[in-house]
Amino acid sequence: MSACDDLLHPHPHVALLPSAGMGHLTPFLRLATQLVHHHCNVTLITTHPIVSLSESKLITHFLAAFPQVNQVKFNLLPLDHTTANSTDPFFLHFETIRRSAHLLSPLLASLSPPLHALVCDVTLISSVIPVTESLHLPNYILFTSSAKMLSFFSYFHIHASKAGDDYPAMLGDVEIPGLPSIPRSSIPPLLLIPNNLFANIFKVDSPKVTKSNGVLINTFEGLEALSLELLNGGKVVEGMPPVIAVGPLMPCDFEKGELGNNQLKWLNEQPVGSVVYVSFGSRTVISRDQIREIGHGLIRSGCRFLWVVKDKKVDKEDEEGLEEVVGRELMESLKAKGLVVKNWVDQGEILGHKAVGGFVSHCGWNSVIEAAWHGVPILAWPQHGDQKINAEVVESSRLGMWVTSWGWGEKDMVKGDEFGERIREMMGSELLRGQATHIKEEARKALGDGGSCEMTFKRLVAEWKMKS
Ligand code: UDP
Ligand code: G50
Repeated sequence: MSACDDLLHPHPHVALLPSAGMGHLTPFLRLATQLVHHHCNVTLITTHPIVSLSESKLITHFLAAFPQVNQVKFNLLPLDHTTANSTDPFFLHFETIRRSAHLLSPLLASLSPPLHALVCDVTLISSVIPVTESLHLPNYILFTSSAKMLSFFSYFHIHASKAGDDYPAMLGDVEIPGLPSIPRSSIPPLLLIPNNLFANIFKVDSPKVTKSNGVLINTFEGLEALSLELLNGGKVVEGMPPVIAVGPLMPCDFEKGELGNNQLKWLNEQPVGSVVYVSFGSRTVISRDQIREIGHGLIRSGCRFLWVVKDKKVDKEDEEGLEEVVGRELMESLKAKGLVVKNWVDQGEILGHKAVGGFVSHCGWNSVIEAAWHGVPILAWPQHGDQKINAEVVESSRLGMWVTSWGWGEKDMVKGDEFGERIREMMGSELLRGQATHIKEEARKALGDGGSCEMTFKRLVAEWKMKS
């Protein structure tokens, strides 16, 4: 690029609009670092109030690490909760942003230099697109889940229309052209409940994906070649905009929090590949009964383990001590072989530690991608939402295994003996280890010099520049 080119087409200015929850914020901030790296001028729109403490902390760390990123605070209109059919604080926040979206117009128009594009979260699509359309501003979606889930999401309005007035009772298995059938039992459970907030957002947004200029997605060919090909070939839905694989979006230095010294010290003392890491992400609460079974199962497995326990959906409310949640007696027995914690951990660092040889995961998409990046096999235990569809990706890519008879974690109980047995199976499988290592190599290739990520970002930035 010559200096003359730079004068003609200055660095593109891109605004990013994440919504609520670490699973949505984290990939946005990782995307921001990539855009900065590719010489974009980045504005991060933060919505206020912020739901969880971990989100506030992450934003602070990110802005400290990237002083060149411009933060714009977007103060949301208060939401009358009686008019929103949900009690989930994260979903309520999605709705709060959606109902404030009209206020974005003057905010976006006032940014200087003028914007080249807005990238908004998947949960905001139909409320933000009219705003960007009226400003003649290219609109991109960051899809924070798998390409398989994107296929499901963009096809969902077609599937729902087949059930007609009998939606959701008559929703059947989902037959997306070219993809293996997705059984009804894998559909995010909230979509089967009439009129709840999440389902309403999902349904109105599904047909609007085609109105965006492109969908950025945190995945890569080596993991989801078929879904990407079908989406981009217009096979899933007609008129699909480019689906741009920007993954793997990897943990960055600004995320490095406090990997408790004792965790690191303990991991350092364990043999290579001997530890199973157990975590269900940032917002999934496991029932007390299931916690007891998990504890017994971990002991039964005979493996070493690092287990992260979560007792409340939103961290600010998580006040009870570990012993109260797990039980004193069980806690004592667990200490023989493992470490149990009840705080935010540095998952990137844990999965990258040589002692870790397996991951029991709910299959939140960020966790799956992080496991792929580090080549750690997964034992999938989907709890709710998109997690069964992501577990299908884990299973079909053989990054890990999924015991489908376990059902939904939030609803069905898994006995400790069975859990322990399956952990042993995963930790002992040469096949899974080999395939996870292969996927890791693919991930590294995608992100390496001259890899698909570099090409993709260069193309995207060039496209934005041309529009100036
Ligand atoms: N995470 C972490 N420490 C924790 C819990 C979660 O670093 O104690 C990170 C994890 O690495 C991932 C994100 O939070 O990047 C969770 O996103 P995911 O999509 O896996 O699941 P969600 O929390 O949205 O269900
Ligand atoms: C969170 C959740 C349940 C759930 C999902 C979550 C997804 C991700 C993709 O992120 O399915 C997605 C979310 C919202 C939407 C469209 C697509 O409107 O608790 O299923």
